[in-house]
This record gives sequence, structure tokens and C-alpha cells, in this order.
Amino acid sequence: MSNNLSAFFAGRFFSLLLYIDMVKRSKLKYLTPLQIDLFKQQGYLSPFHLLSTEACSDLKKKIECFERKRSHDVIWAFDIKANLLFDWVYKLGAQQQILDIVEDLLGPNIFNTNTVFRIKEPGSSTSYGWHQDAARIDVRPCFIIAYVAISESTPENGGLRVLPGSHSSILPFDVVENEDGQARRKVARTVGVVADNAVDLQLAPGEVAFFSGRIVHGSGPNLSRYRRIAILTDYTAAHARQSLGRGSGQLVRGHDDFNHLAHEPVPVGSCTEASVIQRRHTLLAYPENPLMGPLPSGEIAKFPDQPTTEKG
Ligand SMILES: O=C(O)CCC(=O)C(=O)O
Repeated sequence: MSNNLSAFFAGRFFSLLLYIDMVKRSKLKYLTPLQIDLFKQQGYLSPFHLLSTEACSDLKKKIECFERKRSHDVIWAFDIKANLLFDWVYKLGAQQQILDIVEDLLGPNIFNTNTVFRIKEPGSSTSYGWHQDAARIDVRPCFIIAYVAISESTPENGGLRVLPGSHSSILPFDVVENEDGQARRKVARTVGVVADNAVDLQLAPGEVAFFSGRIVHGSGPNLSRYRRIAILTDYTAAHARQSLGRGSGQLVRGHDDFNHLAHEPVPVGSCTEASVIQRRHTLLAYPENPLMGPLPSGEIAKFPDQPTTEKG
């Protein structure tokens, strides 16, 4: 082939690649095709700017107000499915920017299947050993977790660490009583982790990181003099299937033609008696989810909560 002809075909081929990229991009809401490829390869994307300083301090005030008024309820209300208890937690998880990014990764029909707070006090030994959230109950396609940093996340304050590429399979794990981290709960901990290539997801207040529910991740104690405050939400595609049991969630975008997940209501107000009872009904009816794991045979689902009304 003459040089001219080769150049002609190379030019055509390059235009075709550009065209394919443009078509792909036109269907995307937020991410670029390159970012999507990166997520597929490494299992996470970080950081993205999400919240203004004012929005962050407003959330911090709401958190502190609840802690002050309902200190006994924090242990359960800030844990499993806090999105069923607090309208402001639900709203954070339903932010359009987050959903645009999740839509690019999971498709247009999305459930919020769990929001939890993860707060580490200054000097606290609370840590999360290496684990994959989808270890005990797998979900396909796997849910995606958004980690919203309300305060900064650094190696010093026990910020999140991930093992890039570890989301391609579920690795061997032990189920242990968790001494640190989530109270009164059995958790899966990945065994034999070599953490040489671990990446610290360093985030400024208001930034968010996205990672696969299958990626091996964990975090250490808070050695700083400041609180580490994070709110984490699991997003599951409507067409996804759990390996065990039936999950539930709030449909936050699109529609549901599959009926794989049971539908949860949107809370009104901030941890009202009605929303506590609603959450209890949901957890008793659908106790098996990736966070809680399978129910041991013969065991009846039980979740700590206490409907108290807000004072003051
Ligand atoms: O907040 C963290 O540092 C990690 C939390 C976590 O991995 C979890 O709750 O499963």
C-alpha cells in the first residue's frame, strides 16, 4: 500500500474512533468514557466535588443537633438505612450529581439500598479491616458506594483505603464479630490481603468518592484531633439480583420494571416515630442485604431501635 493510502485509512480509522467516543459520550450524564473504563479497571473513581462549604456545615449541624438531642439513639439511627429515618439524609443520597455519575456506571434505574454514617471521633481506635461489602451477599451487577466526606478524609484521620483492581472477584474471607467499626454485628473480613498497592482516597470536605461494593477496602483509627465524618450510600441497579434473600430500597431515579427489590418509602422529618416504625418493618421483612448478611438458619431478624420523639 502506498504511504498516501495508509495515511488515508489511518485518518478514517481515527475519525471512526472519535465518532464512537462522541456517541458514547452523548449518552453519558456526567462521566467521560475514559472515566468509565477507569472505574471498570480499578473499581473506584475519586474525587469529585459535590457539596459547598455551606452545605457541608449545614449537614454537620444537623448531625450534631441529633447527637445532642438524641444521644442514646445515635448508635442505631446513624447506622443501617439511615435514609429511611432522616429526610435530609434521603435528600443527600438523591442529589442529581451523584445520581448522574451512578447512572453512567449502573444504568438509568437506580435504588438507594442503604445509607450509613461513619464517624470517627478524634483519637478513636475505630477501624474497618480489609473487606468487600458484597462478600456475604453478592449483587450483580454490583452496587456502587458513594462516600461523601463531610469532614476531610486523610490517612491520619482514618480515611478510606482501597485496593485497586480487587473488585474482579470475591476473595476468601472470615466472618467475625466486629470489635471495632459497626457495633454488634458480624462482618466479613478478607483474609491474606497484601496491601502494597493500597490507595488512600483523600478527600476534602464536600468531596465524594465512588467505589464498587466488591472492591477490597478498609480504614484505620483516627489519629488526628478532629472528627472524621462520612456518609456512605449504596446504589443498586433495578435489574440487579442478590445471590441470597430479597433486598429493598428507595427508587431514586428512573423506574422499576423488575420487582427484584422491594420498594421503601421516603421519610418525612428527622427520625420521627413513624419513620422508625417504617424502618423496623422494612428491616424485619427484608433482613438479608449486603450490609447485614445472611440470616443464620432458624434465627429471627432483630434490629436495635427505639422510637423516641425529639425534644427541645
Ligand atoms: O468509613 C470507613 O472508613 C469504612 C466504612 C466501611 O467500609 C463500611 O462501613 O463497610
